[in-house]
Amino acid sequence: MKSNRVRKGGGRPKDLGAGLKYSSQPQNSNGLEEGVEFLPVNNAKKVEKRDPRRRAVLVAVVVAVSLLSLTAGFLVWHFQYRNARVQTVFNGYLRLTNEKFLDAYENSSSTEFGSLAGKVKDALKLLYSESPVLGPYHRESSVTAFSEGSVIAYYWSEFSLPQRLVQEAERVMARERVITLPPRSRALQSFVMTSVVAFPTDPRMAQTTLDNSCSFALHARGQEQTRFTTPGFPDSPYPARARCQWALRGDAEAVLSLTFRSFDVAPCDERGSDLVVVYNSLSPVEPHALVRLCGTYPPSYNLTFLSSQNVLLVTLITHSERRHPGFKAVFFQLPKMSSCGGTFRDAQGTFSSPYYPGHYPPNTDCTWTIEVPGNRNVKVIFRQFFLVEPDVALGTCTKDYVEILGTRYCGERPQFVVAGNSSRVTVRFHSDQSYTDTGFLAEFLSYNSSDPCPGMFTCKTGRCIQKTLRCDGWADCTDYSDEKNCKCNASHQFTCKNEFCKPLFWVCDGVNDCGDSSDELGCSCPAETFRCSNGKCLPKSQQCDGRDDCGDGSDEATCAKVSTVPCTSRTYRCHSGLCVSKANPECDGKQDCADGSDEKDCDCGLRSFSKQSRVVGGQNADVGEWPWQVSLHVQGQGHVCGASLISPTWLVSAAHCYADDGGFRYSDPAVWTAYLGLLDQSKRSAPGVQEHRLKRIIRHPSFNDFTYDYDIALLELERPAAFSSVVRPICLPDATHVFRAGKAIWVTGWGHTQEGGTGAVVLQKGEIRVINQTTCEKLLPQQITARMMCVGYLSGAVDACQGDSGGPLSSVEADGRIFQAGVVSWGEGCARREKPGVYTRLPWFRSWIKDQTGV
Ligand code: 4AZ
Repeated sequence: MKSNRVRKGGGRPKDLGAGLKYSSQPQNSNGLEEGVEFLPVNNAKKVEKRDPRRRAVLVAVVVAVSLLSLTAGFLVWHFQYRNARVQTVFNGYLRLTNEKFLDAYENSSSTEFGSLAGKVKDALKLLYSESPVLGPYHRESSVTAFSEGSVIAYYWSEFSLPQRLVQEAERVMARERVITLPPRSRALQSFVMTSVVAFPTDPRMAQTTLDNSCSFALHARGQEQTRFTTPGFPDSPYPARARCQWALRGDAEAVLSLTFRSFDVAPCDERGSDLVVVYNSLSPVEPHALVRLCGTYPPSYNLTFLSSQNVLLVTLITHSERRHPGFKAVFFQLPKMSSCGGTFRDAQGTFSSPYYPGHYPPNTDCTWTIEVPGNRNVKVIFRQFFLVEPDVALGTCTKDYVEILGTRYCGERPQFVVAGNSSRVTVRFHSDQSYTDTGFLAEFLSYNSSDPCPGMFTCKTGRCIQKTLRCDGWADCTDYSDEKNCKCNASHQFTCKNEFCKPLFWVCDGVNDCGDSSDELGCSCPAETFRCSNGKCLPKSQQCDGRDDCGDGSDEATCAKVSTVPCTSRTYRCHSGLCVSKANPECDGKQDCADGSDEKDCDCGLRSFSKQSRVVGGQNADVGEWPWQVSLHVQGQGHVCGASLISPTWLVSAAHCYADDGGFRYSDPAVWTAYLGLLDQSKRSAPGVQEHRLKRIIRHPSFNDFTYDYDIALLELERPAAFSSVVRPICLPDATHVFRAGKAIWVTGWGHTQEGGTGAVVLQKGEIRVINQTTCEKLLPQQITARMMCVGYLSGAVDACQGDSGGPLSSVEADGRIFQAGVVSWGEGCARREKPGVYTRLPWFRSWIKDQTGV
């Protein structure tokens, strides 16, 4: 047995408190100093009485020692800190007013470059020497580039500054200054440099540390696109600990458009992530940064950036050893906009921020004047609005903004309307010098002020919505004005305290639907008891006691401590055979089973792209957003059903898709073709799409063609799928996994976009909510079995439809992993009120899937 007793006679006691006194006597053989006395604390006075002179000496010694240590401390602080030298690198630029640009200035090894750079360095040295804060500490300066227009020189200067002067030096360097050198003997003109500014920079990006093999200068050729990539792209990953830069130039009167066509660098993490920064300058200075990028973007993501003049700088700093291919980019030049904005005199029209949906350029101001004809008013509908900039306090629009009728708008906003009360409105757009975004797309209309939305309901925001959306429990006007002042229909609606009407079956479902929780009040249990997810009230002492007292596991599901509990049908069983109290512990990033089996086989449910495109209209899915979604085609019929990829060779789908019908042999694997990695049905030969034949179809033996009970099938591919950024498997939930009522889940497919309509060309996605089983049974009486679950909205609107069958319900679970909650099975029509879609519950079939496929 291990014991923690201290060894006898070992070492000196560290701190024995106030009663301890050390003498300078030699140590005894125990290692303790001889003469050490352990005095009782209350004995201190007795010691003093022994010798009053000794007390005075002691006080003097203490004072002297304190003074000495204070002085020493000050000196240490003064020399070590205040006077400690800090290497500071400033990056900056300046304008050379009397200089004509020569092409040779773009080549840093030309003699012309060297000669002009020499003059700039001399001038900088002179400038610094005039400042006591800078002169004595200036180490070195270097010119990195020149650009044309009025000639601009980009440079860095290194200082070794005492800590106490760093802030002052930063202030002086950031102040725009002018330097004039008198004409030299051979030069007729004086050498004038204006707008001399510089900012402290990440020293890693200073030229001294830049690897020359990773520094590129590119000039746009005519109207052509120039392509550049990270080293080794796409076959080998970019190097770790690299410092790369691409200086992009155009002709004097041009601006540049830069697009990243492919972008895959290491994921963004707090510290030390790999980073790409684009600057609207050839100096890597923060005030001119346009964007900072890391992670992975799908090809559809808009990564186009515009400069405000004829240069851009792209830098890459890498740390990680993780293997990512990097980026591929193109740029080209285009004439500078002569003006921005305009005057409209029509009854309706559209306008947008410059270069929309590319990122608008910095330093831009545009004004649109809208004057509608007749005696009507103007309203402006902002369909898309993205003016996000870092470090802007919420509610203030201090950097980029749109100003209309005296109000400034910025940030990211859902569609909104600004309605004026006259026939004329002015819209102003402003972008400052740093960080740009996609901008806005707006439409203007004229309207009759006495009837702004003919035949429709007018939101307080000015938006027009269908009258049927009023008082339906959903906020269709972003300001909730369609849900205010409603008279709820007691037969199927609940009146919230805030007077919103919500469907009755949302009451006591554990979700705050009213917004003021009034739909969840009165559902609570008496004091000292808690409410199970199934509504039961139990004593609090039974919560987290390791036993399933609720009967649905909810009393044990969210306990801080995961304990081993007796196994039931609702507890997760580890490979060891032991069961844990936690609900849904599989692949949640935390080891809950002692043998780690809950975190095994978790290579599923993740997308390749860390960034998702912003939804620009509709609910089209994005490339790689649902990489497990499969489209099943029948020759001559096209897309018929959906399915999901669960392993390289197995798909999950709905059994009813593979039942013979009207003499057609849907049960024959040979009639089917599976398309993996597909987004657009019209682009089945697009890169990344895989076409597979089926080897086997296993319909669940209990599938009932009449009730659609056990509506699940397994499809085996003839050859394994190759996983890629657009082909990946979804996670299968354990048999005990709970998708609780109210949880938001995604349904995807190419099914009809309306009941009786036609199939979608681009994969569609819709967010719906799990409906509790009792409500489900009430809404679809005598049709729901334990294998089925209702998911959707009682107001209709979002639902699966014909052609979505067999597709997955994707549920984002702990740790961001996506699990398949169900399979699209059936419904009474599509998107009808109070008729949600019905789905086959996946957890019910977990062991059957394992038995049939080994997955
Ligand atoms: C179908 O026919 C179908 N509204 C699938 C789902 C739903 C309706 C029909 C649910 O494949």
